[in-house]
Amino acid sequence: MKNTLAIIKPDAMKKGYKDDIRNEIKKNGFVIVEEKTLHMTNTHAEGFYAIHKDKPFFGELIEFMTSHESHIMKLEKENAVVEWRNLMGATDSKKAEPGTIRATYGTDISMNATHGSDSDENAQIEIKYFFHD
Ligand code: 3AN
Repeated sequence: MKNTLAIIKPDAMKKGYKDDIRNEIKKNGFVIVEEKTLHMTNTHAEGFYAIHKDKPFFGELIEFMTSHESHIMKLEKENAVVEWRNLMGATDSKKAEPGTIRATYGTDISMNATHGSDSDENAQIEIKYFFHD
């Protein structure tokens, strides 16, 4: 499986890290097949994170994801899902390995700079969600 969905989240966009993160992605051998900058509405964010709707942090997550623009990318590389998650590092930026994108550009578990699909199945769903044409 060669594709995954990556998002540069509002915290990183606000801080001007979009180009730095895109460059790291390309330097690490991914091709950015499709991309767009989007200010998510509540409907976008709630649909995208529907799996987390019963979690205590859901409200905070939606508020954060709709607070500013995000940059959405369809990435291509052999073993893309795993490779992109490895490059991002752990969900909590405070625990992410030094040198990973979340460690470098993120702040904590909520403002963690980027998103990546967690399985091939979810990658297909998430890519369709944002690039349905
Ligand atoms: P990942 O994005 O690494 O797959 P998930 O799927 O567990 O992580 O969580 C989705 C998003 O929800 C995370 N990227 C993070 O922004 C947010 N999140 C996860 N856990 C928490 C938490 N305990 N408090 C606040 N936000 C959280």
